[in-house]
Amino acid sequence: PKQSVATGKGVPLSDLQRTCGRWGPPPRPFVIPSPNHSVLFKLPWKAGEAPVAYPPTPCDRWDQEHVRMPHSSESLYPVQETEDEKGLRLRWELVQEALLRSISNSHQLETAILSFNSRYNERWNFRALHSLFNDVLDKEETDIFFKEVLPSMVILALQLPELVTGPIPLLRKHKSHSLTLSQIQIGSLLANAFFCTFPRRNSTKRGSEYSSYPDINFNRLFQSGDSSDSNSIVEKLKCVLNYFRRICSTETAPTGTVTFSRRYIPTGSLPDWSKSTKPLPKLHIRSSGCIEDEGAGMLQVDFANKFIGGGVLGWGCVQEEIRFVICPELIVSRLFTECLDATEALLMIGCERFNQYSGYGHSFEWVSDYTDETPLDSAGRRHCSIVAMDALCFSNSSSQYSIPNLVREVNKAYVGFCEPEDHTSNTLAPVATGNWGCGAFRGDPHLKALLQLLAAGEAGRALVYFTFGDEKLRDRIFAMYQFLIDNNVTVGKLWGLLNRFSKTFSSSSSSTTELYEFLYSSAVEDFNCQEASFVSCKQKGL
Ligand code: AR6
Repeated sequence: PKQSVATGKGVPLSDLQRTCGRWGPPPRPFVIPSPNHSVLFKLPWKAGEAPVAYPPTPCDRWDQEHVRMPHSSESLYPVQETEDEKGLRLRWELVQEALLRSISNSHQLETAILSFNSRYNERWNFRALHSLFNDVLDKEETDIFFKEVLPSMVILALQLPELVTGPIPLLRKHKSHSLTLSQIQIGSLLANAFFCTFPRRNSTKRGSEYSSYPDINFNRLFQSGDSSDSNSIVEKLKCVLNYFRRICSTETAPTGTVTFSRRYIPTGSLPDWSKSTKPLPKLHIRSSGCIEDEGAGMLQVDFANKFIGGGVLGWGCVQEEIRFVICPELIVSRLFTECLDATEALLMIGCERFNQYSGYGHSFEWVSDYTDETPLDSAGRRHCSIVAMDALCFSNSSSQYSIPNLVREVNKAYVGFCEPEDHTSNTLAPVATGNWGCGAFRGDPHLKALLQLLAAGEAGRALVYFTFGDEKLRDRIFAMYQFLIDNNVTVGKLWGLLNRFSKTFSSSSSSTTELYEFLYSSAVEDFNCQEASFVSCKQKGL
């Protein structure tokens, strides 16, 4: 949607920004190494200087707690030594040999990638990659890629052992842990992902070691399905290639850092929603604009899949995938983030945006390079916080009103929005969100808006809601919000009403209109009673 007209309702955006500054408070967690926070470069970070890998002496951990690295001395690959003799070779040597040979077109690139993934010779195809270079880009662009960008990508990939010396912890289920990497470390890891060098990450079989992790090797992005899908794949590839072009150039090599922080709140430590006396949060709701632009400086929601990044390396091209290809550093989260459970979220702080885009879904297109002017914090991270929260996917629309599902969604949003460390609430940046779980996952935005209001109210931060072009939705949600505020409805009270609605309607096929009608009517009864008792108290001088 276009962003030009001011179409917002509620507290003006400028007011919300003023309370916490244009760029919000410094993002948390701060970059301080601890048993719960791994930092893979030397501190303190110095502006403009390339971060140095930490620890100084490389340390490889080939185990279930860490990413198995492509250059590990434990990583072996079967090779045909003679006609009837198979042997094992260091996989990294195969990678080096293949990538250091001259690669001047996409077919040679395919051959190189398959040479150290020979088990997948017959299974992978590279149609989208070939189509990009043969049919889409012009000769000059293709030449620049193979003559300049690709050789630098090879160098960056092969520098991995010097660039990432510390073991990368896996961010595993039910463990809050943070990991901070430099942008150049991420670049080297992603260059390896592009060349499909990560061991044990190709099998999609159930029960394989990484089956609870997203895939990270780029092979799926190189293939394409039917023609309508393959177009957005090619556009996603353009985003990725522009990212590599930028980071590989010595003039524009990035020097910043990025933190990935997995948050887990055990069920017992979550709010008791019905008892909450907190007020609903401030709200700004608008039909124009989008999370990544107008939400600058706020906590921006990624409408995630429990496998972080969703279909970014495959066919998906909606909010999460688009965010991941315009800010490709986010893709590295897939290397180490186990799929999210019900009360978990992943916070990603500091990533840079590299691409401008237009369209959505099938009409998605790479438009141009993007210069990200977001300032850096003292640890080198851009003031950009993105929280990945996966909504439930509803095949049957009425099931979203069942109490367990309401609980699941409000808790998930709370895990995403809350600030676990001590804070003074007036300094928390607003949440920038929208129709979370209401596109591919088919939820109802009227309900999801209320659930997100509850979570933001409980977490003590304002909500900025983008209806993505839908003015009617903006007006309906805002009218409901105004009604609730006018009647002093608290978080606990609204939660009670939602539960009552659920008990009354969840067995029948509930719908949006029923939910809001129910709230207006039953709330009016409730509030009238309350008002009556308030008036009578006043009369009695109590
Ligand atoms: N800013 C604000 N609102 C947006 C934006 C944006 N940039 N983009 C989309 N919307 P969807 P889900 C609105 O379908 O339902 C992915 O594959 C727009 O109204 O991306 O939670 C993930 O990996 C859109 O219809 O989120 C998951 O697998 C709505 O937000 C799955 O999709 C929902 O966007 C998640 O699906």
